[in-house]
Amino acid sequence: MSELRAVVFDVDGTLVDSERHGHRVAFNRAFEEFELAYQWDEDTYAELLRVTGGQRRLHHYLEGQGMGSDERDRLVPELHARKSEIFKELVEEGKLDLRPGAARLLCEVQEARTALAVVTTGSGHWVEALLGRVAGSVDFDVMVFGNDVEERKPDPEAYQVALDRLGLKPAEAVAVEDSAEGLQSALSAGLRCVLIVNGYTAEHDLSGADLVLDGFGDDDTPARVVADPHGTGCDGVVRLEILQELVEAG
Ligand code: XBP
Ligand code: MG
Repeated sequence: MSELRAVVFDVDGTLVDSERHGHRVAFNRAFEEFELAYQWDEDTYAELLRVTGGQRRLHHYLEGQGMGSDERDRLVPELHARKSEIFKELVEEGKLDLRPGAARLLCEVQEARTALAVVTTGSGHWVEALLGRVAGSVDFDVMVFGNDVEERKPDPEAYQVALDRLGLKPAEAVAVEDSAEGLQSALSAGLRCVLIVNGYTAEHDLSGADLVLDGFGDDDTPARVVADPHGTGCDGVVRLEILQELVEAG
């Protein structure tokens, strides 16, 4: 039987609903500033999200628009750097916050002295700005960013790096994700994985997830339990005890 030693959170879509009103808006403003006639509406962005990593997403889209590789290699890093700055401006303006119930769970984990980690495909500088703004009182033991790894999710590398830095075995940690790509990444690294879906990811194939809800939930506003394959009896509030139970069940 393993003991829960760390909870590893994804950021985009999981701790913060940052894609629709954050990254998407920032990409669109960057397109405007670069006088590019592209705009990603919410449905288009839902499809583009399946390509993880902002630069990879831009390459994928611009290639589909017929842009050659030389022009993309020149444009994408500049466009992405500006998008990231704009995203940070949105953070500073207070446009983004933790999803309901996330602050409660982070506090529970911290108070229990269970390690806290972040594993994201996003790039470091804006992630730290975002977490500093919305979760400034939380001390993360380990943070793994997209630029720390060769392969982004759904590859397991980011989770493997996090476990390595935490000095833990996969069975001692649980991942909290929002998407099929994040789920695959965590499961391939051998972690248990709880999915907190959002409007963009509710229709993803989430088979293999250890628990699925549509929010973290709080006592007075529980979330909907979408799947509970281990029969934890989760009542719509993701508590530390539920995560401990998943890991102890092995
Ligand atoms: C997040 C991503 C990122 C963000 C944008 O995936 O794929 O690309 O959309 O951030 P996950 P960057 O939540 O699975 O980590 O532009 O910095 O990549
Ligand atoms: Mg995510």
